Amino acid sequence: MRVLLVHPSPLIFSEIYLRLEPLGLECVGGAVERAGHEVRMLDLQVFAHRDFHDALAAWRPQAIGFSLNYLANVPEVVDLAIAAKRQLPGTHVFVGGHSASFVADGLLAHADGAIDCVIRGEGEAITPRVLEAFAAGGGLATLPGVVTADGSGPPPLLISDLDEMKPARHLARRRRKYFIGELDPCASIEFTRGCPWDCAFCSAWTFYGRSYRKLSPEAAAADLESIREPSVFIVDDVAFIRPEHGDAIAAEVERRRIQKRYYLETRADVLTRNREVFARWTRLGLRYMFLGLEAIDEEGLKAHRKRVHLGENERALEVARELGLVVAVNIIADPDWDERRFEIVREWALSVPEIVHLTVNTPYPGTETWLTDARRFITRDYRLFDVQHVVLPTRLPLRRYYEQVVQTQSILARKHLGLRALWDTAGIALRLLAQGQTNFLRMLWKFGGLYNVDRLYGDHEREVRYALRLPERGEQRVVRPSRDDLYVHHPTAVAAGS
Ligand code: B12
Ligand code: SF4
Repeated sequence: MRVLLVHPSPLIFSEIYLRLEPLGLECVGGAVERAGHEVRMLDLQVFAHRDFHDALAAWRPQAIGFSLNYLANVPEVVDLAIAAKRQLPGTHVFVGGHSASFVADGLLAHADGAIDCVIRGEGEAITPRVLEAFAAGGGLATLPGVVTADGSGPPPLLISDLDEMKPARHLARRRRKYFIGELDPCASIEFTRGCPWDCAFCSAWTFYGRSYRKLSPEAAAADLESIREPSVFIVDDVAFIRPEHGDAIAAEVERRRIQKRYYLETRADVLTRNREVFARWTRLGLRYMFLGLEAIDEEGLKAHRKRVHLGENERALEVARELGLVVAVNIIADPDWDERRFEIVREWALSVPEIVHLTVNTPYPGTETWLTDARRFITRDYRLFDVQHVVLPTRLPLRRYYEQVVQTQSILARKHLGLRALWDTAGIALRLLAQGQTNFLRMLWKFGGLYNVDRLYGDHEREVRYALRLPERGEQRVVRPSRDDLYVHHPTAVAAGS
């Protein structure tokens, strides 16, 4: 079969700081290729909608698969599915990915027949079987994790051996467009899947049923060695939870003499506990680290059920500074904040050398806050669920809240993207320019045009054609939300294999 895999357009966030290859779609693409199909991938982060329609006309794919990790991309994907079915009525359309897994029924309803099925959970093992069912003309609704308008199959199964799931990176054309900050160009890699913690605002753990699986050190290093880019984003939810695993990969990297620069994300307590493994990776080229601090007070940390204390966060920042890493941290802005609270956060952010990001508290489907807070939404417009817009009632009038968000983000951005920063990074910018890499330089100037009160506030006025469905009333009555209501991969189905 001719299979076209499509990643939707970027959201505000990735228009400024970074743009990364669609690793999940590449993993699915690899599995589909191994099953003998002809695969092409179109990443609308770096291609235009026009290219999508051109590809349909010229290549006439028999199946089109959309990746939907981000809720804010739902309207775009639904519209593209409808347009694709109009242009090629015989083609099969399927959707998968993180967010799609939590809102499968809503997607099918919005698309009104234009999406044949949604694939919940990991896509590698099941997608070839879905393509077989398309070819056979039936049997979709009996497959694990597959949801159709006529019913759903059994719960999705986790794949048993991650080593076999090699991403088909060759499917990503225009690879030089992927970057994160000055790591330009930058590829992505995965060493582990899943997260054993259970933060209230996060759906990483509910997607994978709190499982945590690792690639073998040999497979991880072999994948790394196959990457041509000089920089690599390690996309694991929490890097190096198991220090012996991080060490074993490091040993392989040393043995193979792989030289790259790395960016990773981890938790404060993991960094302080496993300092040595991070130090070893720093010697191997680790430069940047993202730490999700989430709050600067004990009360906030408790509310997010982050299971770390303030002292631990502070110690982690000290460790990262000692290792010479550039650290970006995230703070979640609560809708309850007033001007004084934003002021405190700004003062704190300016007092530390780290890059500080502010995101707005957003209860996503699949999180515990979704069950407790969704009834309070002021909007159900998917496009606003991007952690930059506000979806819950604010204590301040909405516009004033946005003024505070933008003012805070601008001050934080000036700290790192302004003239002073440009002066500090002039050498890097010139080196990249000489190599024809302009992503980093463009990033330095884009901020003001994208983050502004009129745009963010004005986005609430747009016509809403597709509205997020709220949890069933029954779910709402749950006082202590049951995890069973949230999981995509259920813990009992974990390791059942493919
Ligand atoms: C790397 C990453 C990013 C990268 C983007 C990479 C990219 N181009 O896709 C960056 C850093 C840019 C990013 C940004 C953001 N991210 Co992010 N990100 C992740 C992260 C940590 C890993 C994603 C990944 O590559 N995983 C590895 C691959 C192999 O897995 P995968 O993509 O899930 O793919 C598998 C399945 O989902 C499925 N699948 C995927 N696509 C398809 C398609 C088909 C057809 C099928 C059948 C199956 C399928 O099969 C794949 C293989 O098993 C996830 C957390 C997570 N664990 O998934 C969060 C996550 C996806 N991000 C999230 C969020 C909130 C954001 C941001 C909005 C905010 C923020 N501050 O992080 C921004 C905005 C993104 C944007 N588009 O602009 C949320 C999603 C929430 C939601 N429901 O919308 C997640 C789940 C983190 C979380 N728990 O909060 N992110
Ligand atoms: S926020 Fe991080 S530590 Fe918490 S559940 Fe999500 S991925 Fe795990």
